[in-house]
Amino acid sequence: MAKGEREGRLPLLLLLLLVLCLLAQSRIAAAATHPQDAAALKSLMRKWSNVPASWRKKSNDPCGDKWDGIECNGANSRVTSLNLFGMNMKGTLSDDIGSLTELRVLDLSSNKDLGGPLTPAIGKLIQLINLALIGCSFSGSVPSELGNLAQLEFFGLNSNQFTGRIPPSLGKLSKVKWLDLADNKLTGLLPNSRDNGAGLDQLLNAEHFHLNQNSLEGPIPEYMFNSSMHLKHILLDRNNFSGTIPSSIGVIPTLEVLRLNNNNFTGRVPAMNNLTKLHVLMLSNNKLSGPMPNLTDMEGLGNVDLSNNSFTPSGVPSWFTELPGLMTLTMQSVGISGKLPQKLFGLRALQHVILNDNELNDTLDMGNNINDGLDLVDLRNNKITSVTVYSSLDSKLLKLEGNPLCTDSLLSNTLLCTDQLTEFPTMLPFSDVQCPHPFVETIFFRSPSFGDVRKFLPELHDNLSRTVSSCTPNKLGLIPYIDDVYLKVDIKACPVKQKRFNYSQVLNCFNLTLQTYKPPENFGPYYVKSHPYPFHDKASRAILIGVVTGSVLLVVGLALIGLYALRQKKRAKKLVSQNNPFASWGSTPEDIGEAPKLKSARAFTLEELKLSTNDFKQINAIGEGGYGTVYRGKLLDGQLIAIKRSKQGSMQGGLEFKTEIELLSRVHHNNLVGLVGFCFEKGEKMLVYEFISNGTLSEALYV
Ligand SMILES: *[C@@H]1O[C@H](CO)[C@@H](O)[C@H](O)[C@H]1NC(C)=O
Ligand SMILES: *[C@@H]1O[C@H](CO)[C@@H](O)[C@H](O)[C@H]1NC(C)=O
Ligand SMILES: *[C@@H]1O[C@H](CO)[C@@H](O)[C@H](O)[C@H]1NC(C)=O
Ligand SMILES: *[C@@H]1O[C@H](CO)[C@@H](O)[C@H](O)[C@H]1NC(C)=O
Ligand SMILES: *[C@@H]1O[C@H](CO)[C@@H](O)[C@H](O)[C@H]1NC(C)=O
Ligand SMILES: *[C@@H]1O[C@H](CO)[C@@H](O)[C@H](O)[C@H]1NC(C)=O
Ligand SMILES: *[C@@H]1O[C@H](CO)[C@@H](O)[C@H](O)[C@H]1NC(C)=O
Ligand SMILES: *[C@@H]1O[C@H](CO)[C@@H](O)[C@H](O)[C@H]1NC(C)=O
Ligand SMILES: *[C@@H]1O[C@H](CO)[C@@H](O)[C@H](O)[C@H]1NC(C)=O
Ligand SMILES: CC(=O)N[C@H]1CO[C@H](CO)[C@@H](O)[C@@H]1O
Repeated sequence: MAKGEREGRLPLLLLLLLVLCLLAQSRIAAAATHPQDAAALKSLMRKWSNVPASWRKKSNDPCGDKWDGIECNGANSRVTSLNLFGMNMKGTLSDDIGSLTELRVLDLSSNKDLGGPLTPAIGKLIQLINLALIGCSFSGSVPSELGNLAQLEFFGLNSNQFTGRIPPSLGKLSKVKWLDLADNKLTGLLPNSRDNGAGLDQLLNAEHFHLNQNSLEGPIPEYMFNSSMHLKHILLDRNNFSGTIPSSIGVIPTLEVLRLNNNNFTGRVPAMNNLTKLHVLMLSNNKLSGPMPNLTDMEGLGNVDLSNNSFTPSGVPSWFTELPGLMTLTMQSVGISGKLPQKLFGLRALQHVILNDNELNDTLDMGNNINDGLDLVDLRNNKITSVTVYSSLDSKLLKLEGNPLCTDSLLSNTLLCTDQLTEFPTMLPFSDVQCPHPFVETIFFRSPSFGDVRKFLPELHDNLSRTVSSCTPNKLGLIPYIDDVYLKVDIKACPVKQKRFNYSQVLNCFNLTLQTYKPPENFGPYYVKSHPYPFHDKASRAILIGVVTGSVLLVVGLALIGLYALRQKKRAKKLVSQNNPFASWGSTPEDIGEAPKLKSARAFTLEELKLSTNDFKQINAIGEGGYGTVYRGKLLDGQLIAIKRSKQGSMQGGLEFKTEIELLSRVHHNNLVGLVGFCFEKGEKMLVYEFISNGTLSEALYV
């Protein structure tokens, strides 16, 4: 029995040895990074501050030592992926990037202080499949060398400061599916292959043209589009395009979203009846004329906005009742007259009907079959003479101010006729979460079909939560808000069983850059921008180092060990001055060259305080005096604060500011407001206090 057992163990032992050998071998194989790539990464890093902690260890082997955001090919030890999403990096991108010739993925998105001109050396990365530099601050022109990236599928350069023309060479990106240059300062005409040798008309595999929010101009030629294209989303809104809308747009069979609003388009709207998959049609705020477009047969439409054009005045279009999926109908000021059909209000998906400033006359009878989801009917400033309202409609969302019927004394003071509820109800956070260090990123939906996101929030929450939780455990909150342009939702994630997320969690779990979360079609395209994340608290780190150094000095004593202690102190001083905004301040640097000695206050970044006060909006100002202004604000973790913001260039110097912080952070007294922290950045001097009720606060802060 015993012998048999031993015999059985021998092969097992051998197997174990074999496995160990294999493991060791694969480690060796993966260990030494190709010297060209190791050198390139180290040179790149010299131009960057705030790289992940794993990069700061002195190492010549980014692959083997698993630097965060680096992936390598095990066989040849070349770097294949460089992903530094949301690392708060500052600096520029040097030419050395061109040495990483095996890169497939380059994602430096959401580093808003990473910028400067974009190096043409990126054009050497001919294996690149995904290029994402979203939400950085790159400027200057888009290098034409990017046209050499023949394998590229994802091209995301949106939300930067690029100027100049779109290079025609981008027409050579024959595999590109996603082309995003939105939200820059680009000018000039769209390049096309007939006039420029190469151009966007050649991108037959592209599904996304996102060029909105630039200053692009001029007419768009007919041959820019044709039926060989596979475009789903054409976003050209908020530019300065002129001329007629090319009728060739109407033959792209795959089209789902067409946004041409806020341009200078003129002439007739071409036939689009073959676009049966179109969900969103936005043509508002142009100078379009001719007959009102006939949208019959466009059965996929959910969101239509034709407002503020110069169409020939017409009766109520028959297609109002023929679009079964209609959710949002917006036609302000387009000269429609007549009577609204009851059938419109019964459409199953309908949420918002916005038809103000038209010529609707006659009576309004919405019928008794009103769709439950309908929550806003805005008919202000029409010529409606009487109204029949059924109890199933919540009258507060029917707006009739400015119609003849409101001169009737019985109606004039009702909610129907008073404009007091023009603001759509403010949206509340959905399952808000609180923690000291939440990770926050904003997801921008550029073209939802619906008018009101609230009913989709539970679903959005569950799906996003599932996407992120499979990567790192967290509690997720959603904070939706609509600015005047697109739908924005803040995703706020709290770590579970740890105080903060670490670098690799942010890189790998929240990087939605490459569209890992797939929303339903009616959400339209999105992009994300992360907010700066405090991977470590600089102020508390400096204090900790100070305390440790102090203790060491005490315990270790003087004489013999003095030498050692001296060296430590020198090191600590260096560290403190690196992280210390006070080092370079005030007239007497030796006096204030150290961080304030704080009991419990933390250093805020200017960005955090801007965020908490909505960029110091006047509406958040609660007091003013010779010293400056006091604002109220709300931190991301929900804490209410009051911020005393000194006037720029006020008399108080760096030294006095520091003394005040030190003093306040130590005093805790019933009649004094507690200091939460301070901000000393870019010439700003701010103190952050707990928020207490109004009167007491201004009394307490400055009388
Ligand atoms: C569409 O345009 C591209 C480039 O201009 C061209 O190669 C293609 O043949 C055109 N397709 C049709 C159907 O005209
Ligand atoms: C439209 O063009 C006119 C002049 O042609 C210009 O003044 C105006 O700013 C343009 N509108 C937009 C939205 O660019
Ligand atoms: C739009 O283009 C017109 C000329 O076509 C120009 O006069 C106008 O200033 C431009 N507007 C903007 C906002 O760039
Ligand atoms: C729409 O499609 C039909 C059939 O495919 C075609 O005959 C017609 O010309 C198309 N209309 C337009 C405006 O392209
Ligand atoms: C709109 O188009 C449909 C079909 O394409 C047609 O039957 C209808 O008469 C048109 N309506 C108007 C007002 O031209
Ligand atoms: C139409 O123009 C008015 C006045 O300029 C503006 O207030 C309104 O927002 C515009 N409507 C849309 C849907 O853009
Ligand atoms: C509504 O306006 C249209 C067009 O101006 C007109 O033909 C019609 O008689 C008006 N109806 C009523 C009831 O005033
Ligand atoms: C959530 O996921 C379900 C199942 O995959 C899907 O049907 C639904 O459209 C998704 N909704 C959102 C808002 O992501
Ligand atoms: C980051 O946190 C995760 C989860 O706690 C952990 O598995 C991982 O090792 C951490 N990474 C680093 C670099 O600390
Ligand atoms: C570019 C990049 O590194 N993307 C990563 C984002 O996160 C997913 C996991 O959700 C990774 O699989 C990707 O590699």
